[in-house]
Amino acid sequence: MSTSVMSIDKDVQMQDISASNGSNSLQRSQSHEEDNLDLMIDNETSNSLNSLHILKDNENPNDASLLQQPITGKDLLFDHKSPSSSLLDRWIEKVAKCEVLSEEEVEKLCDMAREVLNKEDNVQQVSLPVTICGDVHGQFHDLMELFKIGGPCPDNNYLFMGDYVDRGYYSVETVTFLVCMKVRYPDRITILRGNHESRQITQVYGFYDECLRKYGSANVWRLFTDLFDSFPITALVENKIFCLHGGLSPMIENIDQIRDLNRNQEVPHEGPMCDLLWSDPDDRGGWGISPRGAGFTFGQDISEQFNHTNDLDFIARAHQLVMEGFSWSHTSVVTIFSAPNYCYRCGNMSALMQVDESFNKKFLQFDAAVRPGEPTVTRKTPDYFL
Ligand SMILES: [Mn+2]
Repeated sequence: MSTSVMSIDKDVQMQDISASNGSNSLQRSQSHEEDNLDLMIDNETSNSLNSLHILKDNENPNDASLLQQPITGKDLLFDHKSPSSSLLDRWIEKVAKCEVLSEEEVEKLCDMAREVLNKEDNVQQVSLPVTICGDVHGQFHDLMELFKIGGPCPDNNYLFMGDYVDRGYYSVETVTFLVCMKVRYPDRITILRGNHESRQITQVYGFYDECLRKYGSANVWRLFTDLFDSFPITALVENKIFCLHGGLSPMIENIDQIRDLNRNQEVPHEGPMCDLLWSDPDDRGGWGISPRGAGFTFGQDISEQFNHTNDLDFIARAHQLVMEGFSWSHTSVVTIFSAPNYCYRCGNMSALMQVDESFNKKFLQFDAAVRPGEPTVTRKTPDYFL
């Protein structure tokens, strides 16, 4: 499976080999199982059962009413009401049904979103509690499932670590929905930039073609890829959990150096901003050449030094397929991947990491949602049913 993914992509300069790297990660997490036992406390089967209960008890994931929460005291306290709220609510309701907005609506949405996102920092401060998510990759129905498993936004705070588009068939709906939510509930949802939120990568991996197919022109692709330049590149949860799409950079020793970067540009081919969106943790120590052709690999010595220098508990990142949906590497780097059955064929679980006010971590794992009109592919029965 990974070989076929690689062969599709091998002529691209900056290869996206998350699928093939994912199998490495799987081997890595297995071989390091003992080292990681302490950190795996939160990964109990009961979490999977919990998430399945939530799944059974709730309504249809496409039910827009789920996403339109009644106005509560909490809303009035934390969410700024604006004249555009009802417009956004209508858009959210529409997109939640997996329908696209018109080109004019997307243009207006992107203008509103740019205003919100440009106020955010390169290192966006996030408070607990928060639910941290990895790659979504255009798997819109799984994103709706994610909000059912993790609880609806804005009642729950979310932090997404990039890669909303490409690969899946619903990149337009996925990114439109998340951007609508960001504008509607700016303090409740954080959306970081992934390496796929880029003009160059989206022309190869599906988002550009999908926009052409759904809108008949590249205008919507241009609107969104321009907006991606405004997305924050990292987040810092309570000054203790450093979140980003890819990984560390040899040019960044402390987090303050990230604050000085000019992020408002296409993802560069090299340099610190590129590395933060492209790098991967590795078993080998030190810095290594990345097989992706962009970013670096970094060893446990590097992540431990970075966490020590910046007084961090751990790093949360996405970017690599991991079969259980999350995987610890080094002593304190966790990979979270939220696209179940990635590319509709990888057979992996998706995971979310909920962190409560006391820094307790809980991983919720879930399987792919059914896509209306698609044949259901039989999969091996997961162990927890036995
Ligand atoms: Mn990625």
